[in-house]
Amino acid sequence: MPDITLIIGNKNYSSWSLRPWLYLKHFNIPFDEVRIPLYAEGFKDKVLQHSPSGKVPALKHGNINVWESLAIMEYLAETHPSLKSWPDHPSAKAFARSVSAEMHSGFFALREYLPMNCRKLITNFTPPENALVDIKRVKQIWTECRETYGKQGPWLFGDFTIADCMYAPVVMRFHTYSVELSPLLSDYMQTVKNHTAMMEWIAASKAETEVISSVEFD
Ligand SMILES: N[C@@H](CCC(=O)N[C@@H](CS)C(=O)NCC(=O)O)C(=O)O
Repeated sequence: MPDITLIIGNKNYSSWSLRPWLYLKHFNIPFDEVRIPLYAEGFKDKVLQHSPSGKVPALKHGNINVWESLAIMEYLAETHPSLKSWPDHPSAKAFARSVSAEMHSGFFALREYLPMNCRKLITNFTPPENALVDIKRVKQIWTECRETYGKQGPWLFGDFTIADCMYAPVVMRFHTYSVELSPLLSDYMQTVKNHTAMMEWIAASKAETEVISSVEFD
């Protein structure tokens, strides 16, 4: 039995849960998964048993508890030092950490108006102005990553890193709401969506039956 357990929300909706889940899957770290559907009966009480913030994701490793998606991945990176979780070069690493933290702490309009909804495809969506500002900034970040640091491979920094996990739910949002992208960024989106772990997550999200009507606003 693996000694790591990841507590997540619904795969269709829980963007924060996707991040460490993808990290664990990509690096083939064995783990047990506990899924607690968001806002369903008893959600808070169940989550509070694992996560003092009352939010998912949370990770249990023996008697250690970690919550907050980025903290979980940093913890896993430290406890699995042979894995290449960040780029090697100091300037690429600094950039990767900065754009990951920027995602973790911002993009409120993008998160509010383009909620992750993996099983949905909306082709006629016009984002409000503040969401367009966020979308423009994500495009700028991805373009700079791919053009400056990503030449050696298909991921933001060439090899797969925590930064790709941080932006994977944004890929799903851009997909669902049919955000227009340059060929460079469309290729990056395909790389993420074609990852076997992402395909597994998307298939599982399609099999879920819970509906959170407050974010189904098409
Ligand atoms: N900053 C947190 C965000 C966690 C978060 O907001 N999770 C959502 C689900 S995606 C949640 O648990 N919401 C329940 C609530 O707010 O009551 C992280 O990075 O893990």
